[in-house]
Amino acid sequence: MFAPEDVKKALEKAQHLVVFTGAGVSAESGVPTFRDALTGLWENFDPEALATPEAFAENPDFVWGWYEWRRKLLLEVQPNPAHIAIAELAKRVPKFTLITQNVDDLHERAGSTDVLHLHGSLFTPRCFDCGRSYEFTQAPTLTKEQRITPPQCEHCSGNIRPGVVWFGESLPEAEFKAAFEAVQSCDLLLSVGTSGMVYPAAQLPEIAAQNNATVVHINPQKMSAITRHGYSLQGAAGEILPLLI
Ligand code: BJW
Ligand code: ZN
Repeated sequence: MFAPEDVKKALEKAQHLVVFTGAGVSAESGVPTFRDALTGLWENFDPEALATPEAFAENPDFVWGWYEWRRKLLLEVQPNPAHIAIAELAKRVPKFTLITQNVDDLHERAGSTDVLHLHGSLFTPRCFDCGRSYEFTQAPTLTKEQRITPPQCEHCSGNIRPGVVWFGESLPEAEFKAAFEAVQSCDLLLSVGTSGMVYPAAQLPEIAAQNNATVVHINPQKMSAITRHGYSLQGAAGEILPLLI
């Protein structure tokens, strides 16, 4: 038997299922997780040191080059069986909420709708100075050296920055509010492919557990269960989620 009987039962009788995802859900598509070691020009850098407004202000070409490299990678990969299984799960429960920390668009490309992106998106750049949105007009063009000067805002000439949430920045208010409400009212939460290190997103499974929801972690690493209604299914999301369906 693959999943504990209690997990199967919780899925069968779930009235409001929340799926909360992190970088691990996209790993099997070939997207490195956030805390994987970096390669190329960035290999001696901790991603946490690059994902800050200070790093961008100090060295925009370096940071923008990293994000353009990631945007290019995303345009070359496809959703994997985990993304597809999550889109399928949505159709099988009375109420469903998908909350992701990911800045990719692989959930949407697998057919999920109304995805709550807590940490923004690689595809919604805006001006670092005035905040006006900017539209990409071309596919990422990478230089051999990998540093790329960001485009300039046509209103104020400020540097264009990625539309993601960096450390020290607030999460988008509407998305966070909707996510917070969902975890307070759900009866089952699947936490998929996240290290649970980054707050306030990491609180969400804890809040669901405090409100008596069953919380199931799906991760190749063993995750500690938060309450007695908590489970850790150890393995790759692309293998476990299709089995749950
Ligand atoms: C698989 C798999 C497979 C592999 N299948 N699984 C409270 C306490 C302490 C600190 C704070 C706190 N509150 C706020 C903070 C500060 C900070 C924070 O949390 N710091 C911690 C590091 C300690 N938080 C913030 O600054 C947040 N803002 C905020 O709180 O605003 C209020 C405020 C304002 C001013 C001052 C202070 C507070 C903002 C956080 C924004 C995070 N942004 C990033 C970068 C986005 C852009 C980008 O991508 O470059 O978001 S950080 C990064 O981490 C990214 C991710 O979304 C996020 C989470 O990472 P995730 O998804 O869990 O990935 P990994 O790599 O960590 O884990 C992958 C997992 O997958 C692993 O477990 C693998 O085992 C698993 N896996 N293969 C299933 N096949
Ligand atoms: Zn501007």
